[in-house]
Amino acid sequence: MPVPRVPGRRDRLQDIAVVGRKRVLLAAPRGYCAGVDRAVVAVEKALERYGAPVYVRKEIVHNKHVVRELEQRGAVFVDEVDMVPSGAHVVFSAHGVSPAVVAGAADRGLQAIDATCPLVTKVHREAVRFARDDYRILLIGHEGHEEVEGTAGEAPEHVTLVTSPEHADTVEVSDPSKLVWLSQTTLSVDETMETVRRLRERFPQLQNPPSDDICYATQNRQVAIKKVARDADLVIVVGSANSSNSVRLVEVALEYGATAAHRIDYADEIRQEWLDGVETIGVTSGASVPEVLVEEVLADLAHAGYGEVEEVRTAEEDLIFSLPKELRGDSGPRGGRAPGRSEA
Ligand code: 0CM
Ligand code: SF4
Repeated sequence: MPVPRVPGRRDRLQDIAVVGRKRVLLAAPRGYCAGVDRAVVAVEKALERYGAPVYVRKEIVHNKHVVRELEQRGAVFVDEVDMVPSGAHVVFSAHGVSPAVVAGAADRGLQAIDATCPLVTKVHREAVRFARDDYRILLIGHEGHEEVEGTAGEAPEHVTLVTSPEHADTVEVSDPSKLVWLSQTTLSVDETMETVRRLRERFPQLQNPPSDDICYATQNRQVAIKKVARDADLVIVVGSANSSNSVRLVEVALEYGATAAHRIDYADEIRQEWLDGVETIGVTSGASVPEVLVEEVLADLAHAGYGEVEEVRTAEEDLIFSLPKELRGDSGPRGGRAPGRSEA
């Protein structure tokens, strides 16, 4: 008789026999990057220092669980700074903001704490510099994503958004002689290179950015899941639907040989039918995902007979960013959640 499925219960998934050995390949690196860690700690520190409520413009990072937890501790997430009472503290999310948002916050007399990831800020600076030198900037990224809005907002007159390889075939440029591409930090590396290849076919004078815009964390998580996907019948990516880097991990897993790949926010979204005939399950998580959510997935999979876990590591990460300057001071450079890591 089938076991009734009760979401959230560890015995929700049945241990069904398969022909071969049941196991999990756990991708590493996975989960929190330095920019997410810093942004989440920034909200926690602001709550400690100023008390609730602390306002946050947009989701601090694109993860449902992180946002819920911070809400319970007194963070109030708003869409725009005009929803924040004048004089209050407001944290800008890891994805960055345009100068217009900074100005809007200043106009309302808000106490802004900028948790923009330094690697996003780097792209902003590139946009400002190329715009100053009168370049047309082809910004590769997803329309409506907060990071793209922030970066484009640095030089709206100079930026043209390119949303896909197909778009690269049709995008119009008035002066192709002074052209540079920049990108969102959380894209698929392979797809972005294809977009650039197609752009360069049409615009041979297109210049590259001074350094990689797709960040180390996005790249490392894609490299790791590529290795896992080759051997996986199923890949489970923990991450939220609006998390660009998490959604890319599902696509990359499928491109690199996984028979199936699914994104989930929580372990109780794993469906019994996904496990039919599955020997090897790859598991990873996006850069905005706390490890506890992966641990829950592993516990549920162990209950379903996938208790053998092998880590597949393709890089070591030891980057750590200082807290936003508005929060530095009494407790060291960042509040010290992860000792033993070097600072950038
Ligand atoms: O950009 P993305 O949607 O992947 O955001 P995220 O919050 O899931 O990941 C971290 C970041 C940044 C910038
Ligand atoms: Fe920064 Fe990359 Fe993390 Fe985004 S995914 S917060 S750019 S380190």
